[in-house]
Amino acid sequence: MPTISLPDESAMLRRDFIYGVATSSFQIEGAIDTRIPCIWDTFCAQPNTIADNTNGDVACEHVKLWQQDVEMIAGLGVDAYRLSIAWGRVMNEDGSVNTQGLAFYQNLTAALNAKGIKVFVTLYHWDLPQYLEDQGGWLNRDTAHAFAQYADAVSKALGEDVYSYATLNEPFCSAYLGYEEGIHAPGKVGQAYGRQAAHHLLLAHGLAMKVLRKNVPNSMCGIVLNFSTAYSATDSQEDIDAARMGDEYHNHWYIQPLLEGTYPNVMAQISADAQPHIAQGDMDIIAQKNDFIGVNYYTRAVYKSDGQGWFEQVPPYGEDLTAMGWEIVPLAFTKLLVELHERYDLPPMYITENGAAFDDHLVDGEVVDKPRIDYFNSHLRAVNSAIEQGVDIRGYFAWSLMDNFEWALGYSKRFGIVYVDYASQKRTLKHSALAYKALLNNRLY
Ligand code: GCO
Repeated sequence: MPTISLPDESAMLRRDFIYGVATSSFQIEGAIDTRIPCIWDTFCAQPNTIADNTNGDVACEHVKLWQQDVEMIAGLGVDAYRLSIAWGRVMNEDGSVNTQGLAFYQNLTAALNAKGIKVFVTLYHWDLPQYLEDQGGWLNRDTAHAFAQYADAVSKALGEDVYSYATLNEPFCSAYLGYEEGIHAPGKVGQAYGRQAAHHLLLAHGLAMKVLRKNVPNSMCGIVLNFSTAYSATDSQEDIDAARMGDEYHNHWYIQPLLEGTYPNVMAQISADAQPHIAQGDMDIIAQKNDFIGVNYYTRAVYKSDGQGWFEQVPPYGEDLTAMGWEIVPLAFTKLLVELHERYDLPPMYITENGAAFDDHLVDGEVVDKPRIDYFNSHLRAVNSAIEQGVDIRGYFAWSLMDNFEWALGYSKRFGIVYVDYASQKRTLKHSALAYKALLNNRLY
């Protein structure tokens, strides 16, 4: 079987480097009858939103099968598990706490800790309660305050049994895909929407950080951002400028406010009516100190000029593509991490997601997913090389623990290192899971 390996002297083979697997609530939980509806329930029910017309009603039935899932996670030999909390499972519409829902996460956290597994919680992985969307969702400033109340309830209940709290997962996706492009819930379209949603998400992060500091001073608190390394399609000045704008618009828009309290220069290039409304003091709230930043990386983005002073993205080309059609470019991962390190005064970083979808098949009880093993191998080495160049990276989480609901693509794309047969809910470790486990077991020192 192909293996995943790192150079013998790698800092990533030391025991203090944290390895984990990651999931998110809507993508695995099911059990929608024990929480209030969220924007993804609504979005899935609309025509032409999800490629295979599915939804999160059942997913991986994790709420029912969580104990066996904890056993499976422990069996992989990981140090940590990154999960997200469904806002609508722990808070009711009237602002009261759903104690049964909270108990689910308390039990899960306790079971993981009992096995020596660190719990990395993400408070918001895109499943906004629908009643909040009905009041404007992330276009409404009040949502940021509602998020801080929710963060308060969760951090009071789970406390420091949670090793790390991330406020948001990928605000780029919530804002841009959800409110600007409309291909994710809630399906709104417009630049002004996207920019305002992004600002309120970042504000929500800052407000929640203040709450977390108070409630869980010893947990590591921060945020998870996604990045696609920006490349220019050609050496022309127009395309180089386009790549810079694409980088600022899609990547730095989310990290620069956190670390420097300002939005990137590209903001001045968007029309006045699409500029977000920023209240006095907002940027200070957003720029709270973070204990860590989580980086999610999958692929790069290539940009060219649209001929009108703006950028457009060139579709991925070449043969080295995942089942998502995403280019496999491990060098771009190193480049991203090194450039962030050079550009910013960064807190410690965790790779909170990295992985790939491939066309997996369960044959005679086995899933021989060599391309995924190759992907992990090259990308772990890419992280190692960033560390060698001085980037402070403390851990790595494979996306994902198991196949799950891949948003607008439904169950048609499989990202898991564990195969899920949705009809029987049987989980089978793919060869990539075995290779990951072997890497973790072979750590030297
Ligand atoms: C993400 C998402 C995941 C996706 C993964 C693959 O944070 O982008 O966390 O939910 O499933 O990225 O597209």
